[in-house]
Amino acid sequence: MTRIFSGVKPTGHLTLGNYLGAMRRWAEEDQHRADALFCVVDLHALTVEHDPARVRRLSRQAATLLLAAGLDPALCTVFVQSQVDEHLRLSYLMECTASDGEMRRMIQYKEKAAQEAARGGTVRLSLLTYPALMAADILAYGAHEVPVGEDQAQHLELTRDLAVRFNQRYGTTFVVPRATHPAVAARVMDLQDPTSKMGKSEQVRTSGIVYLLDEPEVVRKKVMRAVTDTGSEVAYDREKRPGVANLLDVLAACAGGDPERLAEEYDSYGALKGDVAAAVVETLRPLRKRHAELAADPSYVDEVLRRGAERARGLARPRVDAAFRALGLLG
Ligand code: AQP
Repeated sequence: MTRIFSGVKPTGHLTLGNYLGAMRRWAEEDQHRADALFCVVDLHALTVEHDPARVRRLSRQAATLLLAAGLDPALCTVFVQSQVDEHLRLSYLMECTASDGEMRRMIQYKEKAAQEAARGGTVRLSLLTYPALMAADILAYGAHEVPVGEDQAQHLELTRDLAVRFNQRYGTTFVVPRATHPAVAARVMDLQDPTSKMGKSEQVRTSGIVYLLDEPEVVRKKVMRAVTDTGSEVAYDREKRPGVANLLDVLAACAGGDPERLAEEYDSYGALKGDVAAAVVETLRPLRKRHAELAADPSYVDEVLRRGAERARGLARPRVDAAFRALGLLG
C-alpha cells in the first residue's frame, strides 16, 4: 500500500497557504487512499529564534487544526515529531550522508539565514542541517509520496538524493519518495506582497496573511485590501500580474474552477476581491467551528497524539535500526 508522510512546522499560526497547499488534500484525498502519516514537526521550529511556551502552544494548536481540517485518526496517523525518537536518530545518519555544499545551496537556508542576520540575530546550525532532519522524517517511514506545497520541492529533491546515495553506498534501506503538489494554489502568495509566499513565520507584517483562525471579518478586510496590479483588467498572468493571479488561484482553490477561465467573469478588481473574500470565509467556516469544539476537549487531542506517536514509533524503528546497522554501527 502506498505510504504518505507530510507535516507542518509550529513556527506560527497556520495559514490559508498551509491549508490550500497541503492540509486540505491530506484530509480530502490522501488519508482515504493510502497509509498516511501527518506530523507536527516541532523540532523544525527550533531552527530559528523561538519562545518555548509559544512553540508548545502552537504545536498543540497545529495538531488541533489538523484534526479540525478533517484528518480522521481512524483513517490516518497524526502525531508530534519530538515524541518519536527515530526522527533524531536517523537525522544524524542523514547528516553523515549529505555534504556541506548541498545543505548551503538550499534556498530556504539562504533566505532565512539572511533574514536572521538582518535582524542582528545568530544563525543556528540547525537551520543549515534542517533538511537532513526533514529527510529523516520522510525516509524513516518508507514513505512513497510526500504531499507538499511547491516551496518544499527543493528539500524533497535533496531527500531523494540522500536516499539514493545511502542505498548505493550501504545497501538498499530506504524508499526513494516523490513530492506531489496540488493542481491549484500550490504556492499561495502574501496578499500584500504577491511576489513572496504567504508564510506563517512572519511576525511583523501580517496584513497579507490569512490565518486559519482569523475571524471572518478580518479575512474579508485582508482580502479586500490585497495589493493588485496597475491596470484594471482582470487577467490571469502570474508574471505580470501576480496580485490578481494569486486572488484567482485562491478563488479557484476555494470555489472550484480554473483560474484563467474565472478571470473572464470579472471586469473589476473590487468584484473579484468580494468573491474571493466570501469563498475563503466559507472554506474556513467548518474548520473554525470544528477547531472550537476540539479545543474544548484537549484530552481527546492528547489521546490521538499519544496513539499516533505509538504507531509511528513502531513503523519507524525497524527501518532506522536497519540504517544504523548498514552504516556499520553496532546499534
Ligand atoms: N503559501 C503557501 N502556499 C502553498 N503551500 C504552502 N505551504 C506553506 N505555505 C504555503 C505548505 O504547507 C505545508 C506545511 O508548511 P510548513 O509548516 O512546513 O512551512 P511554512 O508554512 O512554509 O512555514 P515556515 O517555513 O516556518 O515559515 P515561512 O512560513 O516563513 O516559510 C508544506 O507542505 C508547505 O509546502
